[in-house]
Amino acid sequence: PSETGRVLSIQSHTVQGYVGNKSAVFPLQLLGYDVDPINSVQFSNHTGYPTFKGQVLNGQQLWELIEGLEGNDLLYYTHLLTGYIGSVSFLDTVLEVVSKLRSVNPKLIYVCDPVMGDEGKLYVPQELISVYRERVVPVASMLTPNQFEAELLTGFRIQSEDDGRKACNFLHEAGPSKVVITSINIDGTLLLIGSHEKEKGKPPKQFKIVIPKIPAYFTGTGDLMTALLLGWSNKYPDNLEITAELAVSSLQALLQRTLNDYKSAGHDPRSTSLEIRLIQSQDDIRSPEITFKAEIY
Ligand code: ATP
Ligand code: PLP
Ligand code: PXL
Repeated sequence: PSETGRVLSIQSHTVQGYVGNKSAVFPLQLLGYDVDPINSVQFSNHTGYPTFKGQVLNGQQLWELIEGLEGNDLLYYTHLLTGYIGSVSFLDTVLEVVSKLRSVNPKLIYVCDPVMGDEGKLYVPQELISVYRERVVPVASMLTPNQFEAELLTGFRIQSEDDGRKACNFLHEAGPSKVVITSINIDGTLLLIGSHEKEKGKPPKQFKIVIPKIPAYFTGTGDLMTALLLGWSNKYPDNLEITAELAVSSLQALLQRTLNDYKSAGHDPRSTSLEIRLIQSQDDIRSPEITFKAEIY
């Protein structure tokens, strides 16, 4: 493994707890990256709690920050990372950021988690779907949808491994050379499907990782997963299987620690969404033991 990078990460900030930038910045720093966070919102806590308070950054305010950086020649980044985005105007501005960063560094890698929903439920405005599909996917280098998001982007149902592989093929054709469907739920088991189109137009290299579903609900895991995939893919640019094995192994070790901590404290892990034990899992992030293996098709 070699070479780190400079990441611009445009995501949520929560005062308490770990979602968005709170869940992505620390792991990337641990893996050796310089990370410059732009907080797309600042909320007291994630939106799954009974209440939350805070502020939302609009597209114009995002652009002001970019102009500030540009004024001092500070717009050289190796990677752009985006997650949950709540409005079309903000997503439009993110697209302008992609162009601007690519004008400074044509090799910029854009890692996009097209956060739109989960388990059949949309948690962004409907109008975002077509913007992701028509304008964001074409400029992304790596895309990390979940099952539902891959369905929204491709327009077909994903109910099997085969469907997952077809969705990846479809998405490659639209743009990104790396696609990771972070979980497909098949009869209570989670499947990660990875796909790397090494040469445009050639069949992609595809694999799966089987992940037993833990009977608990975590928040911030999608954001952490995408950050880890960015972190490791840059160290193993030609090997998406190893990238995914490392990311999944770190994440699962963290989830087990989270589960154990809640249980030791006498909580029922099925009763609420669990806050991930990110800081306590730093060794699992810095040097994961590979406990999940990719099966290549
Ligand atoms: P996004 O909406 O950000 O695209 P996502 O829906 O894929 O993300 P999650 O469903 O949180 O995000 O899943 C991300 C990863 O977290 C999965 O690849 C899986 O490995 C892991 N994960 C999440 N919940 C569980 C669970 N209950 N048991 C086992 N693994 C889990
Ligand atoms: N619920 C809401 C309202 C959200 O905004 C998000 C954010 O992305 C999530 C749930 C869950 O996100 P994830 O699947 O990345 O854990
Ligand atoms: O993990 C996704 C996420 C991002 N941003 C905010 C959230 C959540 C999940 O609940 O509330 C503000």
